[in-house]
Amino acid sequence: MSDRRKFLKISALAAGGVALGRCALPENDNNSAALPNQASDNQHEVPFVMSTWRHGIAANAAAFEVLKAGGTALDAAEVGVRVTEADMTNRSVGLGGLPDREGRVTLDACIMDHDSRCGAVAFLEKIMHPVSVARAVMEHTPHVMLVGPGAYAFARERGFEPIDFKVPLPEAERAWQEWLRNSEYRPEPNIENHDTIGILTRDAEGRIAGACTTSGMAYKMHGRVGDSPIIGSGLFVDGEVGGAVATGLGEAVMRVAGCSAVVETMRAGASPEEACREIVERVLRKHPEAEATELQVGFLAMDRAGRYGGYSVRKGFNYACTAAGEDRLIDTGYLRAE
Ligand code: SD4
Repeated sequence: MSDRRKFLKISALAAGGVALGRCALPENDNNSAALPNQASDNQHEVPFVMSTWRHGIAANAAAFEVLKAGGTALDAAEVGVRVTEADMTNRSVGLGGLPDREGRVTLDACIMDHDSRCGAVAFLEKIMHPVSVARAVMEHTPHVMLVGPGAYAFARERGFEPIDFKVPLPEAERAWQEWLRNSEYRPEPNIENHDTIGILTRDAEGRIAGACTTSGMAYKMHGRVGDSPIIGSGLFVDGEVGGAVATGLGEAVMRVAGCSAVVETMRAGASPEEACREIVERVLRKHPEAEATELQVGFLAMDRAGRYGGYSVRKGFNYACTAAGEDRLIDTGYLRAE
């Protein structure tokens, strides 16, 4: 967080009003039942950045610098999440992340712009910035997605150097060793109040772009790929409509093609927050066991009119938003308080 910027943590969901250039301030706690879609009028000026979780604060700051200097939404999205990927204290994004059950740190990422150009990598090891490899897939191949050794070989061809330190990092290795004692896989919602980073950016020209990057669920099966690098699940942008990013249990997001569904719901007329809420409700409908498993899924969305919002299955999901002179950390509405 830059010195000039002070993030204010607020409960989301202003009742009604449109707040240009800033996030609307709350009048109520974020119990969605009491506030049916009232935050849907949150609106921003350009440029604007929003991203998942508290770690989005630092990502937004970097992305916003790009936008302020006249950079594109696409550049800003990439630069923003690279900050999180490089943060070796982060246990859910980048090479500082927790490993899979074999002790390997495997990374997933994707990026997409307003013209529906997109790139993705999955199951990638030893490369610091999977989002930049994803962008290279988009710009330098006829494909959208490369995975595993193929993604690694492509990254090396494009000049990405492998890291020269051992992963998992010692702390992540210790956590994995501890986990191995019981080897019980149980996705935890809202781990340490941060998780995958998904970012949406809007530049001075009004173009929207997004990126999503993660080390995936801790202790996943080796080879498992979640929603985050899947265009339409962890991220979707359509310049005619808007964009969405997801966080949480990837399997649940993939089963409803989450971010594509959010964007299509906006296309049909819903505001970003209404759309996020509708797809969160769909996630729960498709997962009747969700109460027992404590499933968490959250979406963020913005539309081309400048409206933005988010919603989650459970309490605890928040996002950072940054506009000229204003930064906020906002708790989203949710369907389940526990
Ligand atoms: C995944 N959606 O791999 C990502 C990680 C995440 O809460 O957001 N976990 O499923």
